[in-house]
Amino acid sequence: MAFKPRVFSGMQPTGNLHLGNYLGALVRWVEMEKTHECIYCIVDMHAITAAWQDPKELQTAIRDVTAAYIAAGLDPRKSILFNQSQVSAHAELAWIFNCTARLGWLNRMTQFKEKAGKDRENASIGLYGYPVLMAADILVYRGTHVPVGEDQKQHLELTRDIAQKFNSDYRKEIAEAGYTDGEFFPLAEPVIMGTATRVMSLRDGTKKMSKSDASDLSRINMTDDADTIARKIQKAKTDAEGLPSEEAGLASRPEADNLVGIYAALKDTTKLEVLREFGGSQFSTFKKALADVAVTRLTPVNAEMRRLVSDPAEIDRILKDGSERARAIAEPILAETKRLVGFIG
Ligand code: AQP
Repeated sequence: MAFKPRVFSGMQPTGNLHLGNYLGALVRWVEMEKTHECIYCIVDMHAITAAWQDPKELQTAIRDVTAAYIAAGLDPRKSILFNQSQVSAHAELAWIFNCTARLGWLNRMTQFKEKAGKDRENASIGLYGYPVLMAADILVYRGTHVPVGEDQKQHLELTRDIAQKFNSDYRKEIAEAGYTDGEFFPLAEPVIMGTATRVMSLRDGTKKMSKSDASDLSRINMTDDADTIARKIQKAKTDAEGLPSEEAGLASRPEADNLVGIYAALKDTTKLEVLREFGGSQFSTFKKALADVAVTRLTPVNAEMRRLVSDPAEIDRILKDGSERARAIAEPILAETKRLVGFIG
């Protein structure tokens, strides 16, 4: 069937959102809202997979992430904003997909290997099954486009494998239900665009900027004030050389490449343009300019986030409204899926 274009994406409410989440995902989401029907989720069920979360802190984090979505520019009257746990269809479809996905597919997931680390035996089953729930998150809305950072590419491939196998396992039932081209679930496409699809740590240009990095100096949080942003950029690791004039000069210089990429993304320009302006400069000069750009771009978002979180009842109302609209789409798709599988009811 020709699927209606529908965007789905989400973020985990685990600690502060950072510049990687902002540039790699949120900025794209806001752009896609202008042209597409969009569903943006706060994936609270994913948030409890890696480690035990303090319930009070989890509630705060869910509201903070909602505020970040809106402060970054999303309009809750246009897009559907909600927290995952309010729509039980995600978990129900994930169970069916647990029986579709193969162990071998999940064993290849690099994020599980990274997050479970050496203590694999002690990782939760939820962490292992995370990509299956992610597939259900997307497909329970028949999502067709998924704007994410590069780190999520492998999970999106798994989502496509699950959709394909489900379509194939139930091809007879799907045909009998009137889907003449055999497609019940779409093969969702990752949307990975822009200069900041992988923002790296400020302390180590080979590691991605991440909420769970032990060093706060490794990332710029969306809640950092102007002084903190400037201090973190000033302390960012660099090498001894100045900035090159050509992009090729950034090869094998991960820290320099990262800072130039961040500047380009914040200014909506290209790395080449940045190097045209700063080629030959010392990092001390460039870092000052970068701090100014980062502060100019993030300070209004930060102020709006603080304003929004001061009214938690309004955030809860937005999430409730979003979850009702999300359920209205998800429940008929789940009911149809159950009928295809052979469940009575
Ligand atoms: N460094 C990054 N560069 C570009 N995009 C990024 N994203 C995350 N880090 C970067 C994108 O942000 C979206 C939401 O991510 P998430 O909250 O679901 O979790 P994550 O990918 O696990 O983010 P973190 O910061 O790395 O958290 P931890 O440390 O808990 O693992 C996704 O679209 C992601 O691609």
